[in-house]
Amino acid sequence: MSLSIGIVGLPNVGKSTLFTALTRNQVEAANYPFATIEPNVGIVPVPDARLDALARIVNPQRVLPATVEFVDIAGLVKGASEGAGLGNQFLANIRETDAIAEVVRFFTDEDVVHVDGRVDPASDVETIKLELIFADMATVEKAIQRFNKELKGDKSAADRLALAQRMLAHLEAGHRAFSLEMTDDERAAMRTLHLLTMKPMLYVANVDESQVGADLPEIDGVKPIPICAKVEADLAELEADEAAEYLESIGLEEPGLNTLIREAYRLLGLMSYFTAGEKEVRAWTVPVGAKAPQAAGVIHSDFERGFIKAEVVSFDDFVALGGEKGAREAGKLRLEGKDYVVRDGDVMHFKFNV
Ligand SMILES: Nc1nc2c(ncn2[C@@H]2O[C@H](COP(=O)(O)OP(=O)(O)OP(=O)(O)O)[C@@H](O)[C@H]2O)c(=O)[nH]1
Ligand SMILES: [Mg+2]
Repeated sequence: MSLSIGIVGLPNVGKSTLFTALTRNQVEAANYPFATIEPNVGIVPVPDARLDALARIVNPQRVLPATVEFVDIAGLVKGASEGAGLGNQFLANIRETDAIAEVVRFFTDEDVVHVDGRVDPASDVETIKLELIFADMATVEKAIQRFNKELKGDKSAADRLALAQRMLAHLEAGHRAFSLEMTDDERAAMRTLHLLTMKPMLYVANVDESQVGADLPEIDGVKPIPICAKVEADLAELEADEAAEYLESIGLEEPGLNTLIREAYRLLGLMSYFTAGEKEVRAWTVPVGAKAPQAAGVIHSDFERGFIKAEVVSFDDFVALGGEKGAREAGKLRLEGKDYVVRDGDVMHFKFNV
């Protein structure tokens, strides 16, 4: 399971600059609106210092971090759903992502054109919110047509139709799909439509360099993550020791990208567990609350189907006791069954039979 995040925002707010910093791919970041037309997809390792600690003990052939996929798309303008700017067709490229990160311009550089001629985060957020809602309305309207046709041969389509109509009214009233009250079953049915405003949202405030540590007011009830995309892009170019010096000079402990990725994890209720063998030390992504078989299934579906038990050492014990052998001798290696709820940082080894 690799987490995927679509990046949205107005044109020229720094989406591609951020994406480039994240992926260290040179996608075009140019000082004119609509520099991005083709979708850009980048796979980014999830920074996790615990992997290094494990690798120092185990000495594996390779170390594999968990990954996040970012999708960079063109900017949306007011009226995009009716064809303004580049239209909104490219939103299809982020339909299947797990979450959306909206980049909001806070930086004040007069050399960089703002499509509406002024820096106004709240109004920009409203514009994007409405365009995403319009895109969802079009999706739901199509679904309604489909369900109407299905109704002839299949009575069960009536429920789907009623739900879609409720959703359409909710969107038309200017609300995100996410906030419609639904039963768990209805929510699951709605997921198949991949509505953009059903997805969890992260707000990235692209601030001036002087504002990187700032405490910003909430947007739509969520604290934005302040990042200076330009600084992040510069950092991504530097060697590790130079980057550390640069970070210190601007008063940051780590790149803002690390915070962003961690926040995405938190927002989506995800965590990591580890496998630590001589071949590889590796981080795996699971939802908080996952039980051992589900965690095993992330590695391979056979591991889940044939799950017998898991040997588990907490990360702290593993490190303090110098690895699996030490943990075993100290009685800190536990045998856990199928009801075990995995904890963040567990070092796990699965026994299975297929
Ligand atoms: N001063 C300043 N300029 C920035 C920052 N981030 C991006 N820019 C500049 O803003 C311009 C647009 O950046 P892009 O990353 O291409 O913007 P975009 O959101 O991808 O734009 P579209 O693809 O057109 O939607 C470029 O000239 C960047 O150098 C920042 O943090 N500070
Ligand atoms: Mg771009």
